[in-house]
Amino acid sequence: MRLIFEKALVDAAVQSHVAVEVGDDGAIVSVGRATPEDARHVIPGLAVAGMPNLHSHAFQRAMAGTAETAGSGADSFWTWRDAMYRFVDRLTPDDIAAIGAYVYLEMLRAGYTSVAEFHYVHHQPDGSAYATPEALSLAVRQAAAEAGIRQLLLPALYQTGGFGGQPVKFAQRRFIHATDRFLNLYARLCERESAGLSTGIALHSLRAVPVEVLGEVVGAVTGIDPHGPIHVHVAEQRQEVLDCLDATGRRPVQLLLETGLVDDRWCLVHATHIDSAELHGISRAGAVVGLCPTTEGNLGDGRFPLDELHAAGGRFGIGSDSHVSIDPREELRLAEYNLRLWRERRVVVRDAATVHSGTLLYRAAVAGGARALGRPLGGLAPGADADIVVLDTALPSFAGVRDEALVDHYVFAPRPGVVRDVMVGGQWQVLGGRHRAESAVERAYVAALARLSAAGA
Ligand code: NGQ
Ligand code: ZN
Repeated sequence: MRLIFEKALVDAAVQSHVAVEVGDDGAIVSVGRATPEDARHVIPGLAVAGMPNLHSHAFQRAMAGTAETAGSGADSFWTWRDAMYRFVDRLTPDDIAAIGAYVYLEMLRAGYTSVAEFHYVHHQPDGSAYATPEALSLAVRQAAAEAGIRQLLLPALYQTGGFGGQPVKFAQRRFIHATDRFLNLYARLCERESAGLSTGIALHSLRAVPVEVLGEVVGAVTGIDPHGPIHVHVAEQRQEVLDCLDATGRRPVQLLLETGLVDDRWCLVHATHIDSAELHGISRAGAVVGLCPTTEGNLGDGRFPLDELHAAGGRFGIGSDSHVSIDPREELRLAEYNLRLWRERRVVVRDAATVHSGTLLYRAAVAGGARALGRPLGGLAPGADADIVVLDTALPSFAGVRDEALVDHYVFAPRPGVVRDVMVGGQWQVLGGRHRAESAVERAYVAALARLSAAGA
């Protein structure tokens, strides 16, 4: 397939009349100049690489906005987590599939073309395994197939309720696995992959996975897939750092790095509370930092020193995590605005490659996200997935914007309805702002929410 775009972001520059050749496998074969014969089939607007969403808990979409009331005492990450646990109690496989398809549809319409699903609700409400133990993993994979988003499914290992081998809480009963059962689950999901639906692993956190178990699991998984992505929540809350220091004498990222396991397959989600040695250790290891600025803001996590990570050559990507926002622009803006508020300066994340802040942030997050999802490359380039978003630059709100500033305007200025067409692996999923299956997916979501609210969730 040959796609001719009026404009496209190639490397750090907006080019005109760009021809993108897509192979039958859904990967980009070549990117070059359109020829005069191409002139009749031009797709208007600006084509950019689709944004990978490197961190999602799909089911949490249905509780976004519900935990915004003041409790009797101080509200925190931990009180939100209790509310989330109560919500989890009622979810069925059908609910998880319906919510998942809906949130993935919202992602596509917002310009995310792939998602790493950090999936940790595995068991029945009473904590026993489903007859098919991978039922809920398959439900979220099915949701991705229905919506047509590329998905890296990350079944999460969860074994303890806190540092130092604390027992799991009753509220965590749907999450837990013995190591051998978890490895079975992973192997079964690897066997059932299909185009655009791959598997990695998540280690829920150092609170939930004892450090001795990390080595065993990573070793076994590497034996099955030497390049498989490994994601972990780490150092999100100050309390978590204090508890880790108490139990181990180490800070969480320090403890993780000292295992010697972390390399470029890893995505450290949040990594909010790190010191300079930890930040340089992550960069040297080639791991990606998974930033989820809207969720981190919502949960009161803290501020991440993205300027220092970028200056150290570290990689990052973005995730919508709890889905209080589903918009890559908002994550990128907030990552930068947190720094502007903190440093009391402007255009804080910078480098020599481009003076354009929006372009820099967008490209860096595409590249880091692709790596976190185990994809060969990010961006419009030969060998990358044909995951492409076309922005409607004919909107009045783009009036007067020069080509080189288009992505800055996309990221930093209000532009409702700007994502017009979205392609995943060479297939159009959204055209003219409408997803090919949106009414069925929306109906199933509404029905699931009606069931859940009738059940008192
Ligand atoms: C999660 N969410 O797994 O959904 C977590 C909360 C925890 C974020 N960390 C639970 N944002 O970390 O224990
Ligand atoms: Zn998370």
